[in-house]
Amino acid sequence: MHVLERRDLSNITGSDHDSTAVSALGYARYQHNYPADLLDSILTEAQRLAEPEEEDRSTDRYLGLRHLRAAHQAIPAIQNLMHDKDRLQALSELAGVELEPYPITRAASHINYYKPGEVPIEHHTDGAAMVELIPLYTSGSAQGGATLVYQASPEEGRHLLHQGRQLEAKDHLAVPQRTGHAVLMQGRRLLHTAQTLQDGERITLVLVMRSAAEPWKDGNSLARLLLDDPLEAVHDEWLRDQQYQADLFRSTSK
Ligand SMILES: O=C(O)CCC(=O)C(=O)O
Ligand SMILES: [Fe+2]
Repeated sequence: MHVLERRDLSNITGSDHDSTAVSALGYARYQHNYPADLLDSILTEAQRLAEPEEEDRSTDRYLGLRHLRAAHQAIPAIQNLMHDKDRLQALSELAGVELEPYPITRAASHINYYKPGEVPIEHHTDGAAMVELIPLYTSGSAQGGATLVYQASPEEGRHLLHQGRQLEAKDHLAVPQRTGHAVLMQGRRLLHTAQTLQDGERITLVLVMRSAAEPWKDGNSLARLLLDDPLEAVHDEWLRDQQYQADLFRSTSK
């Protein structure tokens, strides 16, 4: 893995301290060395499973995103990457904390589909602490475009959005999304969106992680999961994980 760029949270948001973050990392962009044939086979399946066109675009998609949840269930090859020890170790080193795969299946991996002319995903912070964004396919003049990260605290950005204000383009930084590269981002503590593609598409694999030491630093409440998932799809894992977190908290706070 060859790091191309790395920025701390404080350097992006201007807040010198964020006690709710799991690490100092804002994002890192790097050349990955994930096997090309593995990514190709994931892409082929992702394209086969891609959502139908416009007529099927539901109005209740949370954040307006077209995506496939629990992607590693639909495309088992993704599990090879999710659980790869070398990958988790390299990402943990980048983050400065041990990262582990997210334990709720529906929220642990996604495939995002970005189409020309539509806002791919509204401003948001992620539920889980860390995501790795791996572009599998890009086309068009923007070569996949960029993730746009708001350069102040998420609370400040959200406050403006709640007042009906627009967040100006100049107040964002652009994190390029190119095939061959990937981005590790502490998206739970950065307000972000994605650049609208005028003439091309992007398909991105999203692998979701959290801090092994502080799994409770998590914005995925059960209610938030239910915006995307039926109760029966998340209930058992969510309850089991709450128990796990309580046991961990008890044992580490002694
Ligand atoms: O792919 C991107 O540019 C951003 C995706 C994102 O923010 C997400 O999936 O939560
Ligand atoms: Fe996100």
